[in-house]
Amino acid sequence: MNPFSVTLNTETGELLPSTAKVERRLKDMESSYQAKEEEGGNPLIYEVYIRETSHLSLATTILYPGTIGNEYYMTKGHVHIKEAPEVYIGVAGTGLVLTEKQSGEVEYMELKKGEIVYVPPSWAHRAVNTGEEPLVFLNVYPHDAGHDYRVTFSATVVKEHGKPKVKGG
Ligand code: PAN
Ligand code: ZN
Repeated sequence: MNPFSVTLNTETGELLPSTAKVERRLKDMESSYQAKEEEGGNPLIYEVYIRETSHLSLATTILYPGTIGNEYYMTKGHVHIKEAPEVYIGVAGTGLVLTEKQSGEVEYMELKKGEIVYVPPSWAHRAVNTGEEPLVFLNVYPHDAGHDYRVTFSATVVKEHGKPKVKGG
């Protein structure tokens, strides 16, 4: 393949041109939250723009602000099927990257503009928006990493007295 460039809109998180776009609403990930579905609502939780190649994939996520019960909006989260690492580059907003090993080890790191988080292979990972603005971040990972969504996270990030608190793990 030839070298190429893509444009990241650092305000909206759009990555163009992209090869795929994913939207996830509450009904696509209800089991991720402890609270039951809110009445009548199926809010958009996040959008992902992906630029795939045959080597590395580039993806931006726009994770909207909000809570379901007392849990902040978060991505579904997964572990890579292959021994593949991943880099998170914070672009806008504020939040956390929650990482967890199947052995139960938990680590979390702040994500905001200028923060870069490295996730080694075999750590499950998800992002959580603890702010009032959309959390925008860029991920870089091997194109054939594979996503296993059957992971469970023992840590959760809740809003307590207006502030984020990591519980469990
Ligand atoms: C990210 C995620 C993205 C959406 O690009 O795919 O943030 O999260 P879910 O895939 O958990 O819905 C990544 O980790 N790629 O490997
Ligand atoms: Zn991943």
